[in-house]
This record gives sequence, C-alpha cells and structure tokens, in this order.
Amino acid sequence: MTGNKTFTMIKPDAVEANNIGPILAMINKAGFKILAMKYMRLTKEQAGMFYEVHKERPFYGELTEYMSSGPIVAAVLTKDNAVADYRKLIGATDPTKADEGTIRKLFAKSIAANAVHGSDSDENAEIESNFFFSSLERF
Ligand code: IDP
Ligand code: MG
Repeated sequence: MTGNKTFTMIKPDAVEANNIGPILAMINKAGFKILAMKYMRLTKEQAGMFYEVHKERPFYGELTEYMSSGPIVAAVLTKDNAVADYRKLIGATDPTKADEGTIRKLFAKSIAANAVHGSDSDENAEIESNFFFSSLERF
C-alpha cells in the first residue's frame, strides 16, 4: 500500500534565490496540500541528524555545512501516492540529469544545492515529518 504523505524542504539555495513562492506554487499546482510548514534555520548538528543515513558518504560534510548555511522551508505534503509523485515532480538528485519541467531542473544550482528535498519512502516521510513537527503543528 502506498501512503499519502511526504516530507519536503526548500533548501538554502532556493530560499536565497527567492524561489520559495514559485516552488510552493508548483507543489500546489501538482495537487499536493500542505499539512504542516515552517521557516527556520538548521544548525550543522541538526542537519547532521537529519542526514544521518549519509554520514559515511564523501559529501556528508559539504551537505551538512550547506544545509545549515541559511534558512529552509520544511513542510509535510499530502496527495495520493505522495512519495513517488513528489520525487517525480522534483526530478533527479543531479539537476543536469533532471527531466525538463521538474523543480530541480528549473531551480537547482548543483548536485548539492539542489533546491529541494523529497522523502524516498513512506517510512522516511514519517520519520522526517516527526523530526520537524509535533502533532500540534499538523493539520
Ligand atoms: P535525494 O535528495 O535525491 O534523495 P540523496 O542521494 O538522498 O538524494 O542525497 C541527499 C542529498 O545529498 C542530495 O539531495 C544532495 O543535496 C546531496 N548530495 C547527493 N549526492 C551528492 C554528491 O555527489 N555531492 C554533493 N552533494 C550530494
Ligand atoms: Mg534521499
């Protein structure tokens, strides 16, 4: 069974480039509703906790440095088949390989500064949503 929730972040490069609005518009246009949202800045330690699964990867230091370099928008989104449909909307991790019309193709600066995060499974969508939001912050 596929779930109906996913977790996203608009990353520091996209916030800095004034692309919060256009990205949220694409998210809404694609049929996702926003269940929770906040605008905040992660510490390097918090970014490290969020990306714990990547801690052995060579880019972990660069990634956590970058993700704590400026504010982000975190949100929980809902739609049927949310995880897979959102991955399709954002496109490949490397923006040079992302399909035309995807959020990363349109807004990402590089493979690290790639505009948005999207959960890769229902299980991680739940874990990631719980990392950022309490039950009182979800609608
Ligand atoms: P995803 O965000 O498309 O799921 P992951 O492989 O889970 O991609 O990687 C998490 C994040 O780490 C990416 O979104 C990107 O910001 C960063 N990243 C992935 N691969 C590289 C790399 O080769 N160099 C630098 N940063 C990377
Ligand atoms: Mg991932």
